Amino acid sequence: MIPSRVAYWSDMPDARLVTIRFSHYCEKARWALDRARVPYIEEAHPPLLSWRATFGAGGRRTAPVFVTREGHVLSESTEILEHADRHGSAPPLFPDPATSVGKDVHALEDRFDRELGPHVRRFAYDYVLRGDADVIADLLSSGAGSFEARLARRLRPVLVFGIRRGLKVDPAGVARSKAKLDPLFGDVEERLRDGRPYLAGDTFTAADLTFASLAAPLAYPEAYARTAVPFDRLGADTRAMVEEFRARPAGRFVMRMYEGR
Ligand SMILES: N[C@@H](CCC(=O)N[C@@H](CS)C(=O)NCC(=O)O)C(=O)O
Repeated sequence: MIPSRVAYWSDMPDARLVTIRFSHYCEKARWALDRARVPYIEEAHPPLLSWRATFGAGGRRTAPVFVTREGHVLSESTEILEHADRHGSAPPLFPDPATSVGKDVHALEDRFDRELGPHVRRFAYDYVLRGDADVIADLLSSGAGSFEARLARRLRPVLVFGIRRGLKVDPAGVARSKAKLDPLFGDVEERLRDGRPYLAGDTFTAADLTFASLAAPLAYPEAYARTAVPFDRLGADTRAMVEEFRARPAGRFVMRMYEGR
């Protein structure tokens, strides 16, 4: 749930989360902040048009950027999870780094950030960008203010071209991503084979949150669909790809993590 404006008994500004609404890295940050009940206002922007906002907030090119009430800028999703641990009211996502579980969680989260996130993104964009123009326009403008939403609709072909070009969403790139994702899902499924409830053992950690949110565009749970477009509006081949992923253990795991979201 994305909190709406919260009233404070102080003149401190609200914390801000600058996002591309349907971005899975933004989903990761949003999940951690919501779980820890850290209040914030989300400011969503279409892809590429988001640069003005992310740089403007003091971050880099990528979303999410979190600006704390004190004005500190966190421009990596992992930093936002750490902030949620320090300032929120939920059990920690990162166990003590001196323990073997803590090291395991850190290594898993890092691998998912580096491998899962970029390859899921390219793989999912490949499906969606081949689909219906209205669905693409709705996705790109999701959550944005009316001016940027109108601009994104008008610039849709340019944005699609920029995304394809920038992220190498082409047959060779997509094949590379698929080749990366298959063994990664295999490793996750191997881990879960002993019946453990979570990736690092008995407790929900940053590894589970990161895996579930970064794989959400493939499993398409309802909570993620609300940041993008409804499942029913996806093209038939995209829906078939989602159903296929949901049927495998890694996909079932994502859906189970979202049940507790
Ligand atoms: N390492 C970053 C990655 C974030 C990221 O790649 N965000 C994408 C959206 S999924 C983005 O903003 N891309 C815009 C761009 O690269 O121009 C994090 O974990 O926050």
